[in-house]
Amino acid sequence: MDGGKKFLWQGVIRHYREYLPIKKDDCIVTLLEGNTPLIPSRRLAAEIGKNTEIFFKFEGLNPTGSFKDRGMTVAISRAKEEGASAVICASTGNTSASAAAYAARAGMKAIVLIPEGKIALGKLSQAMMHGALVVQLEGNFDEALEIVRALGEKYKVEIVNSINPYRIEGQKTASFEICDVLGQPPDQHFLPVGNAGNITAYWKGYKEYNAKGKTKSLPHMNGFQAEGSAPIVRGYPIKNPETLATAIRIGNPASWKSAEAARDESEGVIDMVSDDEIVKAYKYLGRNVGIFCEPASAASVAGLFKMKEKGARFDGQKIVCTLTGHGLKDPDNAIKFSEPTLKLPAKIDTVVNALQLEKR
Ligand code: AN7
Repeated sequence: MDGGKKFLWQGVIRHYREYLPIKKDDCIVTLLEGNTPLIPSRRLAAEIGKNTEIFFKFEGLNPTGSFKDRGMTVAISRAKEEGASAVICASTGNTSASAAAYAARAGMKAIVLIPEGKIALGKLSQAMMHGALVVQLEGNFDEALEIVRALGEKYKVEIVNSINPYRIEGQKTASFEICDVLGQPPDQHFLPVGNAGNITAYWKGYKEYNAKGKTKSLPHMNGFQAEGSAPIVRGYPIKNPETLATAIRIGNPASWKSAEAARDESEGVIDMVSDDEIVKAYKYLGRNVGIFCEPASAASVAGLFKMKEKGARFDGQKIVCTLTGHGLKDPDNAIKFSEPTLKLPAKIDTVVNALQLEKR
């Protein structure tokens, strides 16, 4: 790259310090998150338009396997500056995994409230492995967040959900990275929407770079909710949200208003995709692109397919789709939606027969 010169990535706070509210260097809690790859796909680009370019911002390659680490490093570092000893969050899984890891790193206690039976196995194992106090709540994410808000007000525990503004500050660094790599923002940005913190953060990041004069344009922000959990699209909170993409099984997003602002200011859309459309995109990414993301992440690509089918034209445009979490988070869905494996006796003839390979 630069003549063998060492390039040491030091995490999003140190890399984007002038844009972030962390003052004390010795309070930075980092697992060197960020600097995730922007992976091109010519194959998908050819399906979407003429001279279209498509890139996946693969956030599954963060330390705990999702984009949440970008916001968590800032929220936990800030909590450390303020002398906190415990943090709390409600989560559909990824926030709890990230909070647990960064709290462990900081020597803090983490308390996580998750909807019982509705989080992917990998995420549950992470929160447990990092030593968080895991509460499986008999309720959904929205109910868990309400309880967390009340506890944070009355007790000595820092909330690290995205209602904590430092989470949004950290997450906006994904936009910076995209602009730094592409030179300019893309024309279109696609991402899944759950609690709506990420679309808020991306838009903030794009606008800040623009205001600083680092970029000259702004992308259209296109967010996608799951059909059974689509309060912003429908215009009212969903009491019993459902979707197999449990990460975005959220009926009353905390950043509802700012997501609408991102949509309107950027002249983008917030729409919904069905579970079938999500699964189709999830499998497409695994089989045709070589990226294993979790189902919720595939909502971004499902949304792109949907817009294309409805007649949108993307010829000559640059498109970025954020893939928010790694596929290994949710092994149950991966296995459920794949071809069954072959089971064979350990006999060469049987294996040869079953595989039907061509002779050399
Ligand atoms: C993989 O972990 O809300 O719209 O509690 O895990 O910013 O909420 C996760 C959300 C998309 C939606 N993709 O982002 C949580 C949680 C993945 C996610 C979203 C989530 P937001």
